[in-house]
Amino acid sequence: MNASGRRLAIAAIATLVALPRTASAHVGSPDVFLDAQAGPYRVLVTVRPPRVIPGVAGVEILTSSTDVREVRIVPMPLTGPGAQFAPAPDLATRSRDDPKLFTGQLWMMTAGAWQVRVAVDGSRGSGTVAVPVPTLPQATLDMSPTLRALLSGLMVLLCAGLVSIIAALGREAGLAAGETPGPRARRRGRIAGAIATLVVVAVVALGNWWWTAEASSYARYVYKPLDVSTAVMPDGRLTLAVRDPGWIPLRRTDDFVADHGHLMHLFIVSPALDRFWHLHPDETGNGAFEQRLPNVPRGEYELFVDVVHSTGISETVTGRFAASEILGSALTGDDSAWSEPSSGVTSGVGMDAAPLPDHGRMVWVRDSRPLTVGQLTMFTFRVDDAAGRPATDLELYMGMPGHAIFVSRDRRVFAHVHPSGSAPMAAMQIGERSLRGAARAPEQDHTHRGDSLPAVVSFPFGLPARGDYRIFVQVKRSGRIDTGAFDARVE
Ligand SMILES: [Cu+2]
Repeated sequence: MNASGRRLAIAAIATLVALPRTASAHVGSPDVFLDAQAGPYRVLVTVRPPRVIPGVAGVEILTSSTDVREVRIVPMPLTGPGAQFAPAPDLATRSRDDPKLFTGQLWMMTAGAWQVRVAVDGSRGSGTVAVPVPTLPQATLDMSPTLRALLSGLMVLLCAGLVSIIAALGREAGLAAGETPGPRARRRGRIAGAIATLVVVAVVALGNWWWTAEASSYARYVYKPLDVSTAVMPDGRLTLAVRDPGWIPLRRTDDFVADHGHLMHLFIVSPALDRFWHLHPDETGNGAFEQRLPNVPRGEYELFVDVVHSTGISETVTGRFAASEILGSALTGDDSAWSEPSSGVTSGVGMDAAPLPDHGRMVWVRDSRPLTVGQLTMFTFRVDDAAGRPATDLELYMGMPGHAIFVSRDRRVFAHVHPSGSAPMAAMQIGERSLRGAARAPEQDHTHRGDSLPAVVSFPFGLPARGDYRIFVQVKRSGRIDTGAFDARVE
């Protein structure tokens, strides 16, 4: 560090380009997982939105009790008049192997903020829960080479058949039975064949033009995440400018709503995932945000920015910045930081314990079953105090017993999950408001209020792909934010 570096901050600047990743509510993790109460029944819901819209979403509902008679599911817009008038719901099918598991499939017709209403009926009455599901077209599906070859062959056969039929008509339609076509008839046939060929070629060319136009208008419809550009100011401020690269449904950068108390949640990680910050920038203008950075060592960093639009659509914006050493300000409020302890992070069944600053530890409570791709799993963690007993000083951290951040080693997957699931709180609240409007259901309380919180927090989530992940689990204890880090592998 040079002399001027001793000042409050010598931050050099770095610009940043948003990384070309498919993003949605999370990055690389479009499935929605929810742990909720549908009236008297606890349900674990998984919704797998289609990659292509219109498309079919897979829905799985795992109930906790055997007295559930039936489960009905229906897709509806999250907001607007459509959120009040549910079409006839579909009956979910009870699994033959597990009577507590119900599955179904739903057509999602347009891109945007949707919800899946899950209505549970059983011997203890009925209950409904709204699962916010953003449907963002992620890709254009490719036709398989075999199907392409088969269809091309059939098209050539069909065209050739049509031409030869018309040529034969021109040649032989005017002849008496048994008469052999003479030179004039053959000439008529050739003319008819030539005209038919021209018409067929024109029809195929028009079809191709129409198909290409449809495909390019769909390509514009494919979701494009927001961009963010960043700069580190000499006084240690990080500025973020969120920009809309253009996407078909009207999207704004001035309609963000607070999600657990903050308009923006900013996660900064080092590429090795040995440093982690969870910060909350302030809005300074349309799409403009600013964060006073804490102490940040020289290096390259990646950032994940969580925002929720007033429509209920949440987005995670990705970016990066580079900085020389920043001697920033102390962390305040809900902001928190973590860096890997010198002993490293040890993970593996039976040895998942992360040290905490008060000499307590956070333990990943898991069985020996391996993690599987996309499978809803309860990630459960227990906080022990310095004496090794379950901690009794847990408090709500931003309204929730805990926050878990799942990041893949290659940073292509990022998800911010709560004990209630992977849907953002702000979207859940919009869903519940629409539910109350329809069924006058009582407001649900996600913030487990009370004097003492249990020492155990669970997060329903499914890791979306094979690979190595780091899980950051954050809880608040006696006014301090504790972070435990764990490594996980999906084979
Ligand atoms: Cu959170």
